[in-house]
Amino acid sequence: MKILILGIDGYIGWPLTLKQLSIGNEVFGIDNLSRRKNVSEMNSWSAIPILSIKDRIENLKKIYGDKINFQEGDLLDKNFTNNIVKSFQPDSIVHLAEQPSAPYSMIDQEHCLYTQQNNLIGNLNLLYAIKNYAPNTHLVKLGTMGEYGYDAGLEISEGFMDIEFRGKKATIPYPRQAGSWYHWSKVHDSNNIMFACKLWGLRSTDIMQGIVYGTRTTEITEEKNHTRYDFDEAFGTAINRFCAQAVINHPLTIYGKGGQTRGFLALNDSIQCISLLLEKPAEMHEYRVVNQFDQQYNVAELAEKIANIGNKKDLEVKISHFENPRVEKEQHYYKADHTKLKELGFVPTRNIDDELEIMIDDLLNYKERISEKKQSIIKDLKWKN
Ligand code: USQ
Repeated sequence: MKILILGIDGYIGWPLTLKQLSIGNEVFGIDNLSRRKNVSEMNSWSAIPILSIKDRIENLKKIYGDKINFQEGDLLDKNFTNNIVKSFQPDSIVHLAEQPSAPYSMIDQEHCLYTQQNNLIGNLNLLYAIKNYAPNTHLVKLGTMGEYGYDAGLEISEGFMDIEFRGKKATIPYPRQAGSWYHWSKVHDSNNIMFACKLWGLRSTDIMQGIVYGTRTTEITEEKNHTRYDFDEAFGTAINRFCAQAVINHPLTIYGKGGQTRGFLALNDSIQCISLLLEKPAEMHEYRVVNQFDQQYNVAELAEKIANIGNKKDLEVKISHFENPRVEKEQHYYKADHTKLKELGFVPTRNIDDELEIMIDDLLNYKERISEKKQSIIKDLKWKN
């Protein structure tokens, strides 16, 4: 299979590339390197050092030759996007090339506009490029469980729901009630992809992914293959932040009560799920939605797990409740379906406690790097600004 990976330099794009090459597929990677820039804007860096994109690709070329190629570029440039899709003629495209941080999108008007413009326009350029130059390609797009929101007080289905309203029955998209400008950008992308499938007969899988954690995948065994690992307030996610905090004796930063419940997935299993979706594509004209996570936890439960594991390693981990910079419910009902990937063959490979231990061990090797940028852990990015 020929796979175009948009966002190859990111937390998921890089290990996905390693996996796809290892199973014999050809990969063309694209990235505008904005993640590296945006994390340095937060005065931070990846806790685990990563190679430059040039060195990453050169190393892969030594093993895989012409089966790996890379071009730096931006999906907002429609000529660039058209040319890549037209010349590479991918069987599948994995679109991970978006601004992924909710807190970053909430900093101010400029960061909101950047996020929505980057995500929406890039995605629309891609849809037009597919329609015009590779209409049979399967688009696998990374959305988020956060598109559904956490306020509904109802069970969440997988993309669509059956309703009966004033005597008539219909299947409609599950209501989206996102909680940040970033999460809304993913909702708008979903609507645009659904419409493009209906209008032009394209085929796409829209992944409602939960929060991904971890440092390792089957292919990440050596330092040169490590993927990035963020811990700053904007780009670090809850579990990854807590593990980084634990290794430098920074109190774990639970926001508010800590009853915020989310779906979680180990990095190795995120890569497994995306690979499965590539092997078993959506049909032409189909807009397929999957909920991609393994287990659900609330933030306080996670902090406790991490503190227990850290304390076994004599780290003296403390848990703190910080004033919540976000506008969100801190206690809420949460139950979301996640059966479609299991029906396609997904079998979770990682247990969260084992994985947390591996993460802490990996991070202990880079304790000084985390300490050096510890000011980025709390930057007071208030969502109401
Ligand atoms: N939280 C804390 N302390 C922290 C960081 C976060 O208590 O130090 C809380 C937040 O208030 C929130 C929850 O943990 O209630 C999750 O926050 P997060 O930063 O881990 O995740 P989120 O902002 O939802 O975004 C992340 C990724 C995003 C992805 C999303 C999946 O950055 O790209 O779409 O997870 S999901 O959450 O399922 O929507």
